[in-house]
Amino acid sequence: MRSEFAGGRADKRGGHAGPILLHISRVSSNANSPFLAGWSAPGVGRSATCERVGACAIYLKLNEFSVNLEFETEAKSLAGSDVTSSNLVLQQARILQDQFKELYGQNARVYCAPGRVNLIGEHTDYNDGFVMPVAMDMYTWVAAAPREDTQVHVYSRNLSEHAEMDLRDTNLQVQGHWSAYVLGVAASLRLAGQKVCGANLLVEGKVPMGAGLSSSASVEVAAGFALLAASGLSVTPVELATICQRAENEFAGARCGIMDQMMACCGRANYALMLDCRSLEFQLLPLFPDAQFVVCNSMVKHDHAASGYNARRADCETATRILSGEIPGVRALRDLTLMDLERFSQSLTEVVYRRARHVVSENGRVLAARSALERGDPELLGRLMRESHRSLRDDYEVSCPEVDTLVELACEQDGVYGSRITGGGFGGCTISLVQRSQVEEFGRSLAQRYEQATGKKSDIYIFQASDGAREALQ
Ligand code: GAF
Repeated sequence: MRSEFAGGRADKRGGHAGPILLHISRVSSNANSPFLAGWSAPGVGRSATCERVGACAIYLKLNEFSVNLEFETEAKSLAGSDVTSSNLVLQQARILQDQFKELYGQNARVYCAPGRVNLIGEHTDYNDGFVMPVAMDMYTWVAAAPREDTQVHVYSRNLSEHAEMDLRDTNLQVQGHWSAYVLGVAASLRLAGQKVCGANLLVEGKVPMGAGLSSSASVEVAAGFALLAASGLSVTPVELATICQRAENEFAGARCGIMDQMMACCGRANYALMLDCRSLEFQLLPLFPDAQFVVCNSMVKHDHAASGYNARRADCETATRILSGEIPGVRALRDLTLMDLERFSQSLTEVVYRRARHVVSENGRVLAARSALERGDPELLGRLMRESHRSLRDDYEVSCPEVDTLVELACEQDGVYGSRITGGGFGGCTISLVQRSQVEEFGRSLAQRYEQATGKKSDIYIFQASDGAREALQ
């Protein structure tokens, strides 16, 4: 299934609730997180309520209204209504607009793109495989207005820093600098033949950085969307995703796959997206009515470029190169079965064999996970998630002791179907599938036990699946 940005507005009213954040031992700074509905109806009919729970936790609950029955179940379980979240949405966008005016003296339009959490299918995207992410209702915001010249100026609200480039510069050097995720996208748009013009940009990211929730892709996609719109241009979501991936590969220096950018462009509220990373075709899968995905941040920072991410990718390329010489028709690890791997295991080093085994087995798990969602079988998905974690820990070696602890503790809790590391790894977050009735107790108890075990405080995100990139104020 493909959709277009042009004419691709959401066809439902309402949308999704914001993340319910449980920050143990401190008050959430994200309580005012921005929330938007579909492209055509930002913020319609949702409401929020805040309540204190115990001595040290604060929850933000957002109600959901939708004409689609599937979503009503969620609305009931998240009921609460005293502050309209549409107000929060508009507030967030207007604040950025005001700040933009102060900074640049111009009126801006405001765009946003979500972070993502991957349910299953890790390190498969750059092997032409399958992934199953969900867009989270945490966003990067970009306010933008055109300039008369060929300059792109950007100010980061997170870092209080400015950066700029000239679009005629064919030798942009920004690797290692935060601006790579914005200016690199401008350069990548030009390389793709998009005649973007000069623009002023103001960026504010609300997706936690270095947590494996794809803050980079959300910046890239929001910036790409803003740059295109400021130039009166539009492309399909798949084109924008590809352009942003190229920016990350060539200008930021991280050899990421396509999953995160595709998710930031094509996410849909209340659905997971099963993506074939070879064809870039995707299927939307409804989430479980009685079970909820919960993200737990180990607070161990990861860094793709500095970590073993590129090294893992190189191992996969080695396996592909060797096995494509043995088995006709093999273009990527996606084309192999576990039996193929066994047969030619002697051609690979032990480490490269394990890397390939993770990728091949993980692809199988994503296909099985699709059936689990289609059949409404959380038990099966939970089992697959636990297997996925073991494979990422032992074969792919991208976990770390803190994340393993989070997964183990999660699996011991009542009402938990499964848990695994999510994202690029080397720290970051876990995702757990939990019975809806147990979610709050799960978050409270897991954070406490994790702190006892590691001395680290974990942030718990009880999020809603959101729509992809869009204009916030229309
Ligand atoms: C990171 C990358 F950016 C993705 O492309 C993907 O490879 C993921 O790690 C691992 O599944 O988020």
